[in-house]
Formats: sequence, C-alpha cells, structure tokens
Amino acid sequence: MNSTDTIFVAGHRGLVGSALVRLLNERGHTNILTRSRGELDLTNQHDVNSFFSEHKPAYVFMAAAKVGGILANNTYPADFLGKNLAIQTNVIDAAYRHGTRKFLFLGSSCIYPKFAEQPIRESSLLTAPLEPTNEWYAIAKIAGIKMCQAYRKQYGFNSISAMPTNLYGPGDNFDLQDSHVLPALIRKFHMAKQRGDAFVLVWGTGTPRREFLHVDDLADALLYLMEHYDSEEIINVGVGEDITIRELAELIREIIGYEGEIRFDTSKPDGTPRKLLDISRLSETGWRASIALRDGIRSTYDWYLDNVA
Ligand code: GFB
Repeated sequence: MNSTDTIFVAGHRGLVGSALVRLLNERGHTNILTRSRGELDLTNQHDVNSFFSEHKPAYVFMAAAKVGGILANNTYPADFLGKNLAIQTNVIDAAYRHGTRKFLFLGSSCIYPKFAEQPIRESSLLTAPLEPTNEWYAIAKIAGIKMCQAYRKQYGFNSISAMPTNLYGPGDNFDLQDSHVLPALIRKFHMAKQRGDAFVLVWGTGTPRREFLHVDDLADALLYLMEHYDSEEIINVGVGEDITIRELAELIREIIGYEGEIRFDTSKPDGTPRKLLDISRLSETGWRASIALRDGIRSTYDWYLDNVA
C-alpha cells in the first residue's frame, strides 16, 4: 500500500475500524476513506455500489458488522444474521466490481465448532456444530469467508480473511447488556468501587477460557496481512494464551482497585467452554502481538475513565 492509495475502512467508528484509522494515519496514509452509517447505509446495495463506483478504493478493510457479546448475540439473532449478510455481501461484491486491488474480510473466532480441538486450527472450520449463543453471527461470518474464497476462485478477486480472537481496547462498547465480557467487567468493577458495593456479579460459572487481543495489536496485524498475506486460506489472529473468566475478573478487580467480592450469576450462559486460537500460520508470516493483557486492560480502563465514565 502506497501512502496515497485510496483505502476504505468500512466500520471506522467501531472498535476495529477506529484502531485501523488511527494506525493508518500514524503510518502516513493520506487517502483514507470513511463513511458513517448516516452517510452510507451498507445494507443498501444500490448506495454501496454508487459509493464504490465513485471512489474506487484500491484497498478495503471490511470492519463493518453488527457485533456484540454473548447476550446480544442470543437476543438479536435476526439482526446478527441478516444485517451482517447484507452488509458483507454488498461490500464484497461492490469491491470486486469496482476494481479493488486487495480486500481484507474480518471474521471471528466464534466461527469454529463449539468443541473444536484446542488451540483451534483454521482447518477445524465446518467440522462440527457451532456454539448456539452465537451461531447466527458465526453463520454470517462463515458466509463472508466463503464469499471471499468464491470470488477469488471464480473471478481472481484478491481477498483474504482474518479471524481475530476476542478483542478489547479503546473505543469498545461498555454497555452492560450488549457488550463483551472485558469492557463489561471494567464498567462493573468501576461502578462497584464508586458505589462501595459489597460484590460484583460476573455472568456464568467463571470457568470458560478466553483469549484477549488488544485492538491496536489487531490493527497492526491487519496492516501486516494486507501487505504480506495472499491466500484463500483464512488466518487466525490471536496472542496464543488464554485465561478463565474468573482470572480475568480478578485481574480487572486488581487493576481497578476494588476490594469487594466476586460472585457468579450462573443463570447467565457460559457460551463455548474454550476459545484459544492456534496462531502457527500467523507466526509463520513473522507477526506477533506485543501488548500484554495487564497493560492493555490498564490503558483501556484509562480510556474508559476519560471517555465513558
Ligand atoms: O465476551 P462474551 O460476551 O462473548 O462472553 P463470547 C465471554 C464469557 O464471559 C462468557 C462471561 O462465558 C460470559 O458468560 N461473562 C461474565 C460476561 N460476565 C460477563 C458480562 O458482564 N458480560 C459479558 N458479555 N460476558 C462472543 C460472541 O462470544 O465472542 C461474539 O458472542 C464474538 O459473537 C466474540 O464472536 C468474539 O466470547 O462468549
């Protein structure tokens, strides 16, 4: 990517898109295209085609999606399936039609089977049933991966698909109902400390294991893959280590300095028992994450204090 190439970051207001724009700016890219939802409705095929026909972006980072945590996925299955299918189908097709040189599609670690062998290799895709709490989102993302592979096979469209593990960082959604676990716990512990609550309720049993990648590391990996990875094979993006939800809660409690108890609300779902990505393929390209979880949570908490609290 040259510094003057037109680069479209779809979903630039989201966690991933905003991190990508920050990094592209830092690296001196001067022609970054962004559109808010009000300016361009990505579910509208006609509008998406007109946008691509006018601007003909050379590179596209497809970071626009309807996303959320375990409860949101479970509560809005129609949105998670339908909106994501519409958005990604329109953007992939328009990018191909209007000559995009390279396209990067973002999937998710929840595309893999619920009981996939750990750490999860890319080859376990479509080998067994999905985790029911997020199968709608997963099916949409799998369709996006397949669409990129199909356009590559049939039309020679240069598209790659990256599967990030659970993400966190500045710009995340801190809503208590719809967010992912890490921002939700930052908010819960912060509020409990302020109010002097005796305990914090953490959903589920605390035993599921998750891997957490800072979104600035992800953005760095995505730029790296855009430059160095060319294959129809999907590629995992993770850190190679996971922790239990209980350990995560204890770490966040310590960073925030809350002294009360942690209790578990087992009426809430655990989701998949473990989700640790095998990052051998990524490591072979030469890339690795650099932000330690403790440092990442600390800076995300600072961001929360400045921007949300
Ligand atoms: O991050 P999370 O919502 O999504 O939940 P998934 C991870 C684990 O944290 C689950 C527990 O076992 C939750 O029960 N948890 C504990 C909490 N307390 C909380 C809380 O206050 N809020 C939330 N949200 N969880 C997502 C998928 O699955 O993974 C998405 O739903 C996406 O589609 C993402 O793919 C990567 O890791 O279970």
